[in-house]
Amino acid sequence: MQKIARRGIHHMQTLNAAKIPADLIERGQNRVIDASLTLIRERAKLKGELVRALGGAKASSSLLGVPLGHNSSFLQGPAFAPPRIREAIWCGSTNATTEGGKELNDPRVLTDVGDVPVQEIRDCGVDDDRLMKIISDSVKLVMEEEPLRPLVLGGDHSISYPVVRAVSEKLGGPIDILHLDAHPDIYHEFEGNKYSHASSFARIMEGGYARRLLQVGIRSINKEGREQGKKFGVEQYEMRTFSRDRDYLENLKLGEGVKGVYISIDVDCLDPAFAPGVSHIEPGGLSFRDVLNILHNLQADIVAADVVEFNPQRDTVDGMTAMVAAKLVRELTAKMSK
Ligand SMILES: [Mn+2]
Repeated sequence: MQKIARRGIHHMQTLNAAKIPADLIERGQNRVIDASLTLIRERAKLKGELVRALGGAKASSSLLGVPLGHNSSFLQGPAFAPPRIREAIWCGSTNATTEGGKELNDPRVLTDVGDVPVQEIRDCGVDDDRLMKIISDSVKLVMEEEPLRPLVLGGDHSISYPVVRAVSEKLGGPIDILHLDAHPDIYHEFEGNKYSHASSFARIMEGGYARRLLQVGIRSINKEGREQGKKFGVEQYEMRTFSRDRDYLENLKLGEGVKGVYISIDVDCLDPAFAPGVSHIEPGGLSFRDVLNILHNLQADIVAADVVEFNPQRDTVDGMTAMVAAKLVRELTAKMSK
């Protein structure tokens, strides 16, 4: 997988060595990027028209896959997650109704605009500065189509930065973020990579895209993680005090006075007993019901969300973690759509 992820860049280095003119490559890259954005734009347009033709909705969640794994510091399997999550959402073993009674096969509740073709774009030698902008632009294209709201399928956690940036820029101000994770992902940079999946929330806070950032489920945090948290005014709720914090966290009200609320769920917020198919196994986490209680009781206008870090290459128990990720997506859908 590491080889696949780096192939694009390696390929371009070979071309550079062969003295292929730079403008030939750049023109080709631009055409591929245009085609990728066109596909997302046209699909979002169609899905928006469909929702409106059916009588409309105040908010309707729309899946956008970002199959990106190369900014992970360990395993890169999250690049393969979006199709596995979709498959599990529509798996015949369960019905299409959420716990609260929303029907997922109603396009006013859930639509899908497909994936940002991350591997195809990287195969053309496009670097991460441009790739992050393409991800942001894709998110904005979904938001153009009222009442669609992006529900993003990762991917490793690096994708949250371009997604949150797009949401905040599009809405014209900061948002509140509820971030469920074993890790704070707030290193200034990790192994020299400012786009690392361990640094996404440092980029978000530096950019001023969030007013409040609540991190819940934290149990793998070091000195830098705490210092960075303090520096950015992050509200870090660690698992070691969860029994004490539970009441507060299960009755949250967020987003008043800002443009809305963003929810970022790293599947490893859950205890590995519930979700073993992740890259970073970290015992001592939340139960699935803990997460649902937090989500179901949250009072907020959710403008967008992501579910990240599901690693299908580690999902050895009959696709169990795919079902877990899918149910997170289903319940987030129910919470977002109205
Ligand atoms: Mn994590």
